[in-house]
Amino acid sequence: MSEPIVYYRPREYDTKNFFEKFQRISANRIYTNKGPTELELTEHIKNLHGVKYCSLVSNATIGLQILIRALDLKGSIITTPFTFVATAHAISWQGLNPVFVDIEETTLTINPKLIPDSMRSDVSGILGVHVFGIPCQVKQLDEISKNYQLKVFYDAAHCFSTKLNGVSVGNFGEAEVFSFHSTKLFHTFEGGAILTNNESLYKKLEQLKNFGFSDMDTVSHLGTNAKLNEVSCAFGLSTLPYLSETIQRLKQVHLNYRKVLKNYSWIRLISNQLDEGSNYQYFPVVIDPHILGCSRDEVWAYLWGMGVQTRRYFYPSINEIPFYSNLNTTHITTPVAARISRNILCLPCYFDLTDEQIEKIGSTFSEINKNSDIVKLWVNDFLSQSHVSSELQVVHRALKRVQNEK
Ligand code: T4K
Repeated sequence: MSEPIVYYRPREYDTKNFFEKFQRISANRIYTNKGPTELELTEHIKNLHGVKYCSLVSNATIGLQILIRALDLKGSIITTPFTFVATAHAISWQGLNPVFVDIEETTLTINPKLIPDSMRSDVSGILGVHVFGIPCQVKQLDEISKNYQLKVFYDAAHCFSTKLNGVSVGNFGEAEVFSFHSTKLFHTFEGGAILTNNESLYKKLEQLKNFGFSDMDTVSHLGTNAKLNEVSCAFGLSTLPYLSETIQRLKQVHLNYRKVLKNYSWIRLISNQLDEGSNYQYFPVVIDPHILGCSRDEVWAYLWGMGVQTRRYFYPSINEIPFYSNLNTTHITTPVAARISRNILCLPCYFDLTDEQIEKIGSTFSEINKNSDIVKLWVNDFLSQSHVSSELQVVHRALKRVQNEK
């Protein structure tokens, strides 16, 4: 069998530029704590997003945590259950309760209309997530936050270089947190940034990420260490010149997918992904198991078996993860998030993905469309095997678990 199409592979860059920057760091011997490379990257990110302040951090999860602290939030925070678990963990790690409010069918982001009914007296903030780079209903969330005197802020992990109606993500709410993990469009191996237009908030964030120091030996806050090192910053800087070329290629990947997947009534493409301003980083599709005659998990396993690695982002819905469902802080139901997370698949989407690979993915979907029974037969046979290749073990375990639960 030919090489599998992996779910993701970061773009390879010419390392010359990076090594030059690394040599400069090595000569300076300033490796962290607001060195010149961090300052240079900060300037570029501010300019790119048209925002006044940028605080670089070691990852988005800790960025969310220090932002929650800097905003002085208490009690509960309203958020979405349809996101990566880091969003909810950041809230809980700060000792606050996430209150999960259902999502909109079209944008997959938190549904502002449902927030008033979920309001509790101890809610101090709203954490929206621009999932897959699709911006939340920022205007409505802003109005709600004013009505209830809440602070609204965003998990913008997927949004590097994304715009909504001409305004860059990074400018909404109190602040927005970006991820620079190696699986993101722009990355610094691990890393992230908090973008804001609020000077005093920015100053506090800078202190919180550096042990709470406000001066050389003055500790003004309970802080942590969330700094981004110079080498990571140098890598990020060295890749910025390639950004627009990468986005152009990802746009083409989206257009190709749209062509090969357009005829299937059981596949819903998330249309907002093609709005101007998208960074085209993810390609999620929602499967209708009733029309197709087999489940998302069966399609997921079959695709892996045929050498097409996809991801069930984001599954399960966070309020169905035992740690969160056992907290039982809320009885709000989230049927849209539950259904979407059971039926969504993210397809491979990256710079190196070739047109031929997209054709192959398209023809595998075409086989599924012609005869969904082959999927069921394949899955039955797969589950009856006691030994499977290492690549398929994670899929095998997941399906076995579901089978045992039935
Ligand atoms: N909020 C949201 C909405 C998020 O999606 C995330 C992170 C966060 C907050 C938190 O951001 P950070 O604290 O991480 O800055 C990955 C990432 O670890 C995670 O950053 C990301 N979201 C999440 C959606 O995906 P995994 O465990 O699914 O990734 P993994 O290791 O299985 O890799 C996926 C694919 O990428 C595979 O095909 C292998 C490939 N890969 C991965 C890495 C790490 C590479 O080719 N090279 C690499 O270096 O979580």
